[in-house]
Amino acid sequence: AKGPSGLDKIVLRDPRGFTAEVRLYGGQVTSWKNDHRDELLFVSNKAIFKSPGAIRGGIPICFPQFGTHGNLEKHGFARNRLWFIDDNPPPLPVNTAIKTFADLILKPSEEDLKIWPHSFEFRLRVALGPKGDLLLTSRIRNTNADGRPFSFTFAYHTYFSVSDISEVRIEGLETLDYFDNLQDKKRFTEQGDAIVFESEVDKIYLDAPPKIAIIDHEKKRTFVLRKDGLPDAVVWNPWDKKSKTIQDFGDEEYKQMLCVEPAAVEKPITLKPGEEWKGRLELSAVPSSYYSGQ
Ligand code: TA6
Repeated sequence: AKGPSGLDKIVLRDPRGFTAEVRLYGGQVTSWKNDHRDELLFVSNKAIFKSPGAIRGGIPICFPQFGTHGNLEKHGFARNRLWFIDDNPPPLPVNTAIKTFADLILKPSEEDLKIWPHSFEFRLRVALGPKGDLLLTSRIRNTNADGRPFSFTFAYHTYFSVSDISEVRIEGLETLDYFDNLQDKKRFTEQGDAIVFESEVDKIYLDAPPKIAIIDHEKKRTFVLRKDGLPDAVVWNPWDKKSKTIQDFGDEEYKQMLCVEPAAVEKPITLKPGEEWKGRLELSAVPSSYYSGQ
C-alpha cells in the first residue's frame, strides 16, 4: 500500500541507533527498535500490510470509533486507510530535544463521508525522543463547514513485544474500575495487586493514571507508557482459544504480545467546528533495574 509519493513507509533514525517505522497504510507504527536492534513492538508473522484489513501489530489507530462502541466498522476506519505525508509540517516547539519526526495526515474521502458524515483533519506526529522514546501525538480537528459538532472514541491499540506473557505484569491499573468485554461489557472493580496474565483478558480500565508500566521479568525490561488526553486504558491478550479464530495471528503468538492501549472510550470526545483535540502517547523501554516504580 503506497502513497502518491511511491513510499509505503517512513523510517525514523536517531543518532544513537533507535529507529521507528510508520506506514502510510493506517498511519501505523509497525516497528520501534532500541540501540541493540531489539524490536520492542509486536507484529504478527501473519500480518497483512494492505487493504482491506488492518495490520496485526504495532500501533493501529482506532478512530473515529473504538471497538464496537458505535455503529461503524470495528475500531473505525483510520486503521485501514492510506494516510499521506505532510512534506511541510508545522515546526517543533523551540526548546525541544526531538530531532527526528514525521507528520502523517488523514482526511475523509467522499466514501468515508458516507460512512461518517464529518469533515476532519487528523495529524499524527511520530517522533523519537532524546532517549529513544517513541512519541505519538494525534491532533484531530473538526473541519465541518456547516457548524456541526462531532463526537468520537479513540485508542492507540499498542501491541508490545514481550518474552512470555506469563512472566509479565502491569502496574498502574490495580484498584481501577473496568468494563469487561468478556462479560457483556459489565463494570467491575479490579481487586488484585499488579495485573498478571493466565487467561484471555479484554478490559477497558477507566480513568487510568497518566503513567502505566509493563514489567517483563524474563527480559528484565520495563515499558513505561505516559499518556495525555486519553483517560482510559484497554488491556488485551486473546490467549490460546481466541488466537485460533484470528486469521492474521499465529496460534502461539499470544505468548509474545500484550496490548495496552491508551484510549478515550467511556466518555467520547466532542469537537465543535474549528476545535482541535490532542492525544499523546510516550513510550520508553528501560532495563527493569532502572525502573523504580515511581
Ligand atoms: O482492544 C481490544 C479489542 O477491542 C479486542 O476486543 C480484540 O478483538 C482486539 O481489539 C482486536 O481487534 P481486531 O479488530 O484488530 O481484531
